[in-house]
Amino acid sequence: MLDPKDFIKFLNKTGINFFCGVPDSCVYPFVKNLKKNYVLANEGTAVSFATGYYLSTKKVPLIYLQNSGLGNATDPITNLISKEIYNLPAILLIGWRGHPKFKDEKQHIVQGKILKKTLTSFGIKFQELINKKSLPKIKELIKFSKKKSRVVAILVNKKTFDDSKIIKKQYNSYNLKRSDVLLELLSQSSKSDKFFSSVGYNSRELYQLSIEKNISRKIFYLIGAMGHTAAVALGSNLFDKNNRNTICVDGDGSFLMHMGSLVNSGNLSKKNFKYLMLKNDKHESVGNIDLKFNMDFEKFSKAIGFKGFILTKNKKNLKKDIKKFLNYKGSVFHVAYVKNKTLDNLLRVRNINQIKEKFIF
Ligand SMILES: Cc1ncc(C[n+]2csc(CCOP(=O)(O)OP(=O)(O)O)c2C)c(N)n1
Repeated sequence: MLDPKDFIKFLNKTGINFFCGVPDSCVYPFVKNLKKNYVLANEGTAVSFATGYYLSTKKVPLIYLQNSGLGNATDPITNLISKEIYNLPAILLIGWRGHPKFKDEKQHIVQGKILKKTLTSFGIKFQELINKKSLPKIKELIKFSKKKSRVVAILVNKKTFDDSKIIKKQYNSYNLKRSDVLLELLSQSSKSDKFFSSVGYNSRELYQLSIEKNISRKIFYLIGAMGHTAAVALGSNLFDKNNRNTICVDGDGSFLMHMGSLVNSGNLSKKNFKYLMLKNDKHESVGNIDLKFNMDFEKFSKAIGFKGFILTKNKKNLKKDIKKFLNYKGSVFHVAYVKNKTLDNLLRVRNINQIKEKFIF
């Protein structure tokens, strides 16, 4: 294990002083210790932003990401900064989920198994960061990146960074609980409604509440594919023969990641499309990393074609707001500000096949 502060000092000594990315549960202790850092919409945006930094400073940037985000980043990595194109340097710090040596969730297995192969096939040199002993090799890797102007990757696993000194919970000022919103939504919804929920705590809480409160609904839980919840919901909405309500429950991180799909939803969806964003100003499920962005959601939703807008900031209005949301005669965009706090002993969505069967049939 490595103290993330020591690793940051090490990087600074090698001349790496610029950090941006999308957080992940392996890299979060590192991210929490950065003094200045840019949390960006998605991993491709982060690589591109870092490229802009290099073009202005000639200094090598570091981009942190999860291996599941590599897909988002491959276009700028291969078609912008690779040696065949502009040949620009960058250090990727990749959280390696689905590492063959560690037990992990289903959604990380495929990419976890082939991470090294993937990087090799892109011509990206890499080194695993395990503890202090790995540092000389990492130093060489960074030297190579600088000298040859190449993209290189440092791979970190769940145990690389010591997180014992991290203050895990720093709460936002909102009072409403995510579980209050989800329970109200489940309770007032009808059996024929179709739910889609985003990766992380939204899916996990919805799953837990529907089991604990014995409210059986058709719910398609996304346990990966961050940022794609609205697009899945939209496709289902347009082609659902029975015209059931489509309810999309999204996180603010997930919303931001592929915001274009909201533009598609506002433009294309039928009038029974209902989008609910649970805004906690964090990437909560991956170490509670701050995620702040300013946006007038009402103006945004209207501009992209949603007919209705609802904002819920406290428990007092929750019941009536959810009622309005579910009964709105037209597509509706609902934002609820929620505390970054989860239910205790949160379950993980596991029985995927059963969920699929129940949802489709
Ligand atoms: C493409 C991709 N990048 C990064 C991750 C890691 N990840 C999992 S959940 C999550 C945070 C999601 O944030 P948000 O939608 O706001 O939900 P919250 O965790 O706050 O409930 C991240 C970054 C991922 N799963 N996929």
